[in-house]
Amino acid sequence: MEDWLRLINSDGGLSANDLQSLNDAGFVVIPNLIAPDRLARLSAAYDAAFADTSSIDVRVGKTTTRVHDFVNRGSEFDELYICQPLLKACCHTIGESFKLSSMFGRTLRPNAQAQGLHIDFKRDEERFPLVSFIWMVDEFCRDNGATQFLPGSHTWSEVSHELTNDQLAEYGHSTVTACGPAGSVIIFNGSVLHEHSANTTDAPRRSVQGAFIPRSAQAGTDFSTPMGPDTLARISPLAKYVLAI
Ligand SMILES: O=C(O)CCC(=O)C(=O)O
Repeated sequence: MEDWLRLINSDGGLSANDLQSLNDAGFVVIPNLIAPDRLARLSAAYDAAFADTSSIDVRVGKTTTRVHDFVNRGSEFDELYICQPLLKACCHTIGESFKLSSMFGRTLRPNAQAQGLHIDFKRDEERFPLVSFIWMVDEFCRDNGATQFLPGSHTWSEVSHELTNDQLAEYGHSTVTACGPAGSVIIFNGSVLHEHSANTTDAPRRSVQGAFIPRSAQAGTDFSTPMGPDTLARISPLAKYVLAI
């Protein structure tokens, strides 16, 4: 197991500046990691997963629609949870053996309001090192709901679970919007305050999201149970390590 960590750590994947941003701001955007032909296939597979209305794994929220278990939705998504920048960020931020906790498709619906700043922990949950990620299936820009962050908030000794706009103004903080072309990934610390902004366009904003946690922590999804035989047959030993199966 430690061999995987050594291997991941020995490869590049994130520059010193990227790692610094992850430390200081709590997030980093790595642009254009998915080549256009691969992105076209991924986009089609994403739409197919969302069109499958027989799925019991669809959750319709106030502003977004999620389809769970993207590890088992096709080979197009296999690379998303083992790409080197993401794994490097896990080594750096988690600093011990880690595993994927969840990976799902999430569409921000057209004309949806902003979400509200929050962290990726439940209100009374004890926090631990958590690396979240958002793959941009569409371009993320200011008017279609790009994710916003409150830089550095993961380092506050008292991190609020949520922060209202009034509190934001009162404390004199301002958010930074994480824009990027389709095929980019946002990697962030689960303790940094973030939200999706308002989607003021008539088009959905598609993404694949998930999180990595220490290997000893309770995963959102136990991948050994719902693992499809096709997935198991095609994924790499590295993927199996990351899924803890
Ligand atoms: O979809 C987004 O832009 C951010 C959503 C998110 O990270 C969350 O709800 O925790």
